[in-house]
Amino acid sequence: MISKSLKKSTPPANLTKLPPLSMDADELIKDFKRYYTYHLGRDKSCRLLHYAFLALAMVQKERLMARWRNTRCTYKECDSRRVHYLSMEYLMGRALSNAMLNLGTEDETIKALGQLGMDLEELESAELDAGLGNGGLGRLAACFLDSCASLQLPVIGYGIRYEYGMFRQVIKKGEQREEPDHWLETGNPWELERPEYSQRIRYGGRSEVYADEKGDLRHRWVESRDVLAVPFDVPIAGYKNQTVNTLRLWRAMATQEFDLGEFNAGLYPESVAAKTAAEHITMVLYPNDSSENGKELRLKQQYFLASASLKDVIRRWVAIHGNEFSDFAAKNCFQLNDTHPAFAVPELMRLLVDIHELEWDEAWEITTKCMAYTNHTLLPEALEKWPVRLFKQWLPRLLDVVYEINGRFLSDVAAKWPGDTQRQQRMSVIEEGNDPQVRMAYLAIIASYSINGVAALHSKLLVSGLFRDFYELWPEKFNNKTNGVTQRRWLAACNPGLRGLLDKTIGETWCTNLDELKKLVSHASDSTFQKQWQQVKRANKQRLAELVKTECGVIFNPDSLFEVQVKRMHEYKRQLLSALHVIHLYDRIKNGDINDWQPRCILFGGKAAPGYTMAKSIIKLISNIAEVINRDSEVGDKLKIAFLPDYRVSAMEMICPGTDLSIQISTAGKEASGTGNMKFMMNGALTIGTMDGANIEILEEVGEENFFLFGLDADEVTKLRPQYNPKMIVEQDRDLARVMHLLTSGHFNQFEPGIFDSIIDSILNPYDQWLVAADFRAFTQAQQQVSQEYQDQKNWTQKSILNVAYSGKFSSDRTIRQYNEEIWKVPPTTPHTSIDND
Ligand code: F59
Repeated sequence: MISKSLKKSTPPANLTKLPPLSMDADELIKDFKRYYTYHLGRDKSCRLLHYAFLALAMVQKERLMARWRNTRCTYKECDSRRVHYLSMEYLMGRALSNAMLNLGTEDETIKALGQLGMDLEELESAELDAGLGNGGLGRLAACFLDSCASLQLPVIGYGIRYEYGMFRQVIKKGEQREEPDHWLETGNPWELERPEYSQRIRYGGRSEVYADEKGDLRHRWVESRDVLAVPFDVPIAGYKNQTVNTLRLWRAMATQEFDLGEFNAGLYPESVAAKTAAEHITMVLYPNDSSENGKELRLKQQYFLASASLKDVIRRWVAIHGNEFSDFAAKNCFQLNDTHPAFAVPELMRLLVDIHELEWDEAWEITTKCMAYTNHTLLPEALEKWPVRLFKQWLPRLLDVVYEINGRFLSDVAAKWPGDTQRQQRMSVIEEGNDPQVRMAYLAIIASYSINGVAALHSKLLVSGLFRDFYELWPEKFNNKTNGVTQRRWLAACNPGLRGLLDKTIGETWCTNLDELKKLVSHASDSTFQKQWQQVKRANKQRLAELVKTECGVIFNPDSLFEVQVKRMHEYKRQLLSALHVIHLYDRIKNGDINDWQPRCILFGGKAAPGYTMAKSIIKLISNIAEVINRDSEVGDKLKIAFLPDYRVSAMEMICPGTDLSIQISTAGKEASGTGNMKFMMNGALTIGTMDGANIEILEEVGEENFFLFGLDADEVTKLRPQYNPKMIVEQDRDLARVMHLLTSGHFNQFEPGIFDSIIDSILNPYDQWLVAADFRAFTQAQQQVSQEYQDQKNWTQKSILNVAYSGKFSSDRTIRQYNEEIWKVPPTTPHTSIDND
């Protein structure tokens, strides 16, 4: 399978005994020039920034290499317990500035580039985002890897190396267009291909029973069509601590049979076509979209990740322990990032029982001691299901295993609740019907020793709602792990101005202990400090305004209030509620209701799933509203609206430092946690938000007087639903009635009649799941309060400082410590610094 050239050989004796590379500017310059000239083959006449970026990235990567090797070798030597984080998504964004921050090479690099006449920020901007994720779930995985490395935990990330990441969003005539993101086209300097660790992944064929040498009946998977999984490793540096962990991303490649099979039968083009089909498996990231549910290629991707990663772990295990698995669960933990990698459950059972010949009970004991599952959604329609039909077609042996797991589980349920057949049906992994489905969440729950939600409210609603039956059976399995974000990227790297002020005022330890920010409390009312704080914010707003000008052609005045709502476009997140409020502000201006007017610049951004028509209409509505408002001279600087195209990690790094007001207004009970809310808080924005997800905990930390709370809470939402009457709400609210009138009269779509009808209908529909009209009045009032408070800049600045001061809880370091203390229990491990590896 692996070509001859990759067979083991003995490396020269002193190959790995090289001294660590120097970090000072002179050496950096030398190496930079060497890469640029001798590796990339460019010279002064080549003005492409991209090559300079590549050279600088390689210089940094070289400096990670020894630490990377030392970390790997130390983990191997200690044979310590390890965590395998399984995720279909990692939204890494850019890596250069992060690598320099964590390596501590920033200052010397700036010095070196200065001497070469180059600007670091410019080089950084030449890096494409690694957009291997949809949104919060994928970015959470990236923040977690950063925290694990910074806490020196032996955690390896497993994922997929998509050839095309999250689509690029282009806005044309106010509408979203999707363009492919071929991010690898210009080369990825951070990855290291490791074909020697490739794995075979099976698809199709059938499951067969046979008698082994001892006459025991066993199962095997035969006549499968196999695909190779080739690992590409990405280094994950801890913050100034010698640790460099690994993110291992799998790429699909055709096996050699693809070359030989049809080719030998004289079918050359057919054989090449089959090869391409195999390689399609890791071609593209699926944008989250309920219409994507049940797609064959997605199923193949999910199994690909699960199978390749488990085989990799077992390969390493067998190399040390042989076929002795009694200690396997004590040494390994798999954290499932939602149900997307839940094929790992039946796959681990299959590998243990079919390949390593363990008894079922023994294998199940192991599996249930090493699986842990994180849920990220409360929307019932978002729970993953796979048609049994597809399972049977592509993973025949896995379906046997799922049936066996379910059969045994249901007999336990029957024993505990005799005669309660309804309960058995409810809890079954198989949902009966004319197209029976496998419920992936139930499979994950049954096999996991830990099941967690991602914010306190979310975890509470999981056990009282979606997973209630399972909670009654196993209350001890369920727990909460409130999300967090890494302050290294989301404060230190993205907000150098604030970083400098913090370092100067309270020292630098907040970088590894965010609770240190509490020391700001005593400075919050100090007017000299407030002035400095305002200067930082002002400069960040200036930068953001420049971005908005180049990307949207809209002029934002940094003296006005900057209000921002950036996140995936989804009805439950209620960008529509914000749009209605914008129309209301416009209406007030047009009516001359402008006493004490607070000028505002409102920024929206976010991608809609390509098949999500309503979300796309909302983008179009926001664009049209912006069009009308921005060109109205009567409005002028009082109100400016922009929709920023292609919202992504690197855009957020510019956006959150320049934001005054963070919009977090999901229908209560729908947003599992939210993490954008935390990034804004950490950068000194105040939040206007509902009692949902982590907003509740933000409010708890910062106190009511420093947070604009409004709207129905989750209980009130539940109570309101059966009697919800949006038409009556509109009739009884003069402002909302006027807003609805502007919409229905076609004020924002004069030459596009009817295009917003479905939006209008949704607002007026008594079954509107998102209760947009219900919260309009409260939202408008809270916004009025915002305007008033903003006018007292001293007061606002103090609140801004307090938001940062109380954001300590929302560091992903805290989250990861809790995962480790309560679920993983792996020892922090400091790498040895000079390991002889030959
Ligand atoms: C499911 C099936 C087929 C294809 C795609 C998907 C799918 C992919 C990604 C479904 C959901 C997602 C996804 O990105 N989900 C989230 O980002 N969820 C968010 O997770 C965050 C981190 O915990 C939470 O803060 C946030 O509230 C939640 O919405």
